[in-house]
Amino acid sequence: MRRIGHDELIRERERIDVGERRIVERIGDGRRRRIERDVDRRQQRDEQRERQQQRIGAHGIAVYGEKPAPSEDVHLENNVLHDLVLGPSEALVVNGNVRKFEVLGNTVHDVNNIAFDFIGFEPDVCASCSQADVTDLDSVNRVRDGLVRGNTAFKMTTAQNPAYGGEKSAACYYVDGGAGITIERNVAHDCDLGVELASEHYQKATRAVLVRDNFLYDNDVTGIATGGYDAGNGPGGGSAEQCWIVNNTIVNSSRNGWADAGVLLQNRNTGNHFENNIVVATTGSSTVADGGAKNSQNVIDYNLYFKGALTGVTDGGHSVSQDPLLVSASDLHLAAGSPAIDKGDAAVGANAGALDIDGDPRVKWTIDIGADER
Ligand SMILES: [Ca+2]
Ligand SMILES: [Ca+2]
Repeated sequence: MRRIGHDELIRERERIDVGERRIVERIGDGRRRRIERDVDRRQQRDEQRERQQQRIGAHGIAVYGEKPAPSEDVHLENNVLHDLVLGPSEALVVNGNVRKFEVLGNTVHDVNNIAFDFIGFEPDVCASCSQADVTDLDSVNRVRDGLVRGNTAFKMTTAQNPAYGGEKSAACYYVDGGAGITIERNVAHDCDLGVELASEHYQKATRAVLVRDNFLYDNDVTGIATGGYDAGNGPGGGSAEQCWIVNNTIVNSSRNGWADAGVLLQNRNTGNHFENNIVVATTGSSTVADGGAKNSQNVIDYNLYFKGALTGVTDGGHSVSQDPLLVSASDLHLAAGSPAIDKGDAAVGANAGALDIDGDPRVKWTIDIGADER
């Protein structure tokens, strides 16, 4: 046995939890200080690992097309997903090289990120696919030709999700780089955003998406947002092009968020139509706002606005500014005498779909404004 003097230095190596070796200098009072520092470092590593896990995330249901040959004819129907902790991922997602899919009659609630997500151009999903922004191609890395009908999403916010630093930033129905998708006759309430058509990748679009006949109410940030969320050339710098946002009823959907508008044009919107929508603003917010840059050739007309002004956009001159006379704040059907009845733009035609939110014929006499044909 060897005696250890008070001032004698002993170096020993020991393995700690992440497999890294460290040296502990056992010398006088210095030993305690060093160990305390090591405890601090271990805590830092634990916190770092926790953050990494937050970045990894989790899904409820995920369909990934990861090969240059498309995954086709995917049906996701009548599922209920709830109380999910998702990190940076989504409750139900279709991503990559997927063609022809249907998402019907599902319910997602009480989740801390996007409820339904349809994605293109994430390079790690299919690196060997074509990354060209074309509507269809056997090998293209984007979801396309999809139908999203009759789903319900509620109580979705990223506000407590550490991956987002407390920001309310996610939509219940999100298209990020998808093409040729119809989102119809769905409901979203108590979400951050009701619907978002964005693109997170510069020079890639969300293209030819139809958002029609949906009820969207009591959402915090906005009812519908379109275009890339960033004006620059980095993440979020994509576009929304040739999309139709028609015959939706959007009520009180900027309750407590950064958009301050029932419908928000972000950046790089080109050739999109916003028609036949009822937009009842949250008091103090806009009905429709251009909150971004590089927006052109968009049509905003034949809507019914109530409680808020247009900001930065010009209406085509056929819209109505009046109380739409809805049944209630959460039942968005038209009551008798509604000024929305027969006031829609018939020229929207097939882009409004064959059926209204109830499954009734979309057009009686002339098409109504909003999701309900009375
Ligand atoms: Ca009618
Ligand atoms: Ca109806």
